[in-house]
Amino acid sequence: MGGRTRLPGGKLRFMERYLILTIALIAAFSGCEAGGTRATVAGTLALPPAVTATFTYYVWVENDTYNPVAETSGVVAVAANSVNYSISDVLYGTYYIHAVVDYTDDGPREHEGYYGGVTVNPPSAPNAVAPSSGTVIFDITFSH
Ligand SMILES: [Ca+2]
Repeated sequence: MGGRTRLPGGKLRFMERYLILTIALIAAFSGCEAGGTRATVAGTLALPPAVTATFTYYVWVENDTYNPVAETSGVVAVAANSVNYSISDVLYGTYYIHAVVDYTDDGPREHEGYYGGVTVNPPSAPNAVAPSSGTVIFDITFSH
């Protein structure tokens, strides 16, 4: 009597659990197949003349309102007219890539530019697509 009513209920619960587990596994596996959601954004900053002084560079991955979502910076103490940058763990999306070079790190920026921009101005809309995995290259040549 009590066993009769319990048995179908027990089977149903088992099936429900199995179904939930199956759905959870499919969801997890699909997530793995998509390859994650983050990539490395890298590239070269090209300066007009060879710079002989120590300089500091900054690169920002910016959203559509120009707010940084990821960044890197570094100091270069040798004569150089280019520097490589790399920013890991950037969430999939479309961004601006904004870079500046400051020869003396005194505030005023000697060079500034955006990937795909004109002089110091950004492009009209975010133009740098970070994929869900791997590395994507955005080079910036300073014209200012
Ligand atoms: Ca400066």
